[in-house]
Amino acid sequence: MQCHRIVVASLLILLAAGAVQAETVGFAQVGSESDWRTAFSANVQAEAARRGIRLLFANADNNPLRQRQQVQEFIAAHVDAIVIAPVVVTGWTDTLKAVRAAGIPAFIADRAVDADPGLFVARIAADFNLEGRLAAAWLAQASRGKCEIVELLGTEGSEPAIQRHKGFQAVISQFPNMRVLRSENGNFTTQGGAKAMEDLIYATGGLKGICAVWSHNDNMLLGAIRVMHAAGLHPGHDQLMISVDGVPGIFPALAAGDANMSVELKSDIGKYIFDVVQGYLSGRRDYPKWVVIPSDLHTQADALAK
Ligand code: GYE
Repeated sequence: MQCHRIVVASLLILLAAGAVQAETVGFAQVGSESDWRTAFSANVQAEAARRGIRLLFANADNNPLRQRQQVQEFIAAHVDAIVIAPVVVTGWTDTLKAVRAAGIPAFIADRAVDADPGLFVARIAADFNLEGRLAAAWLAQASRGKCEIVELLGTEGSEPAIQRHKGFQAVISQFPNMRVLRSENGNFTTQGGAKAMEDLIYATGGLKGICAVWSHNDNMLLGAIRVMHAAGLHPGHDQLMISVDGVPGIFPALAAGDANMSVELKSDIGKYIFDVVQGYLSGRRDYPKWVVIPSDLHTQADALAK
């Protein structure tokens, strides 16, 4: 009996000590719209577990209002830090002010906000504008600067859709014979990409004269490829098919010649994010406002080598 009590008491002490040490972090995730996103979510959860972080994970299902409510719930739960991967850039000022008023540090991951940068510690993310420019530079070379393009847009008002579009335009505007003829929103989903491609095929009489399909992510491109095959078109041959993410599902398409190039966006970025969060919680203050995560580029050549 005595021994039992001692065991229980020491367990309680251990638990209490653990509870004091372990940080509780609230993570407000966009949703599950793409393979990249689900890989990123899995990585965040695994990385938190590896570091002994207590993670409260909320999935907003691409709903900006729900996401702001989830952040309010993190405030009510008195978490030690809040990480927001925002669905859209707008609408964050009041929520971030509430986080600050509660004395909780806020971090932005992946997508950006247009609120005052003084309201958060740092944003940890890749350069989406560069991804757009890399895609356009590849296409300028592959088409020798002469190309009519259709574009599959990511979620309206989201940072990657805004910046990939801008970066791409910045490069093709240097080439008088390159232009985006039409853009359709595919919301970063496979289904959305398929639907957008159906509309584009209809609007262009079967992609007549179109030399490339530029998609803001791989899932939309994969949806578009499926629809193009069903319509008897030859993606990857009659149209150059280019996108961003480098998810596992794009490599078979690259190897088969249905897709031509994908700019990789790393999904295992939990380590970059929690390095900053834990560093800040243990007193480090010298973080730049933007901690940049590098990107790579994948073509058919390295898909075949895989
Ligand atoms: O490219 C896309 C996802 O926010 C950069 O969101 C991210 C994008 C990613 O749905 O697949």
